[in-house]
Amino acid sequence: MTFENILVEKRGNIGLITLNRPKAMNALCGALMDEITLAVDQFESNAAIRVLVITGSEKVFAAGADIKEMATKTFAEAYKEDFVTKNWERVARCRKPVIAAVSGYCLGGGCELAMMCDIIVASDTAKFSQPEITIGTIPGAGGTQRLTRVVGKSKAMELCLTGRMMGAQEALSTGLVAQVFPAAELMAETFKMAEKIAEFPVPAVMMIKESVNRSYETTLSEGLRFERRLLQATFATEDQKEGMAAFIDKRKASFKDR
Ligand code: DAK
Repeated sequence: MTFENILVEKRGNIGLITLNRPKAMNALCGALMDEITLAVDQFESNAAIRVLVITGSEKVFAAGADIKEMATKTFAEAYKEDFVTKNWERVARCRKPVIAAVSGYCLGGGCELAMMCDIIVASDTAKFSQPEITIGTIPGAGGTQRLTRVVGKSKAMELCLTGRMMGAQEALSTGLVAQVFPAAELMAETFKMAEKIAEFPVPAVMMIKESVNRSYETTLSEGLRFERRLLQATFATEDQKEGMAAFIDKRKASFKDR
């Protein structure tokens, strides 16, 4: 399949997906979301790819779901075709780490897509918003849920009920964003971060991702139990033996992903 709405690229062991619908501010139409689903499938099944990065352009990450595509949809149509649900969850289900590199507008479904990623890094020009209320609807791909878990109830209410834009520094202070970089350095810094993660053993990386995500789904005591079991499981890996031996021998570890 050739991609028409995204660019897909391998850079070493990093898989890069660039949203590329400039005429529509990277609005997330169904075809674009199908393409993201396919690209994530391909990167996930490629053992050479260790980390994924999703980005947009310098001006816009994504201005939300495609309003023109959904404006006249009826409830029956949306329900029958499983609107948005069927091709919007793939990023959240990816087992490899996914970094969203956000510059410019990151609105509505765009912000929800970024929040499906594991880490959001932003340029100092980034603007985040859940503006669905301004077009008479509500966030529908996790905005009321994931945003609330990250920034807390009061801030999530304020953002979703007013639809206002939040700048990069404010997003950093709320914990929505992990780091902010000057726009010109965003991709270089994102790749530096991705390459650092890619140095580490895949099983441990995936276990950390699974364990952190578990904290959103369960009680503290069950989450701690889950974490403990995965920690114990790492002691069955060669990489744990190698990592600790290398520390003691004062040498660089050579991980084998097993
Ligand atoms: N959809 C479709 N086209 C869009 C678009 C969008 N979200 N955003 C921009 N465009 C188009 C514009 O219509 C315009 O097209 P032409 O007029 O040239 O044909 C072109 O992109 C350039 O946009 P502007 O002329 O508006 O550019 P500006 O620089 O003046 O403004 C802007 C940029 C990003 C501030 C502005 O375009 C804007 O406010 N865009 C809409 C932002 C927005 O309201 N986003 C939320 C969309 S609702 C669901 C899951 C998720 C969702 C829904 C359901 N389920 C699970 C059921 C998500 C909903 C949303 O995201």
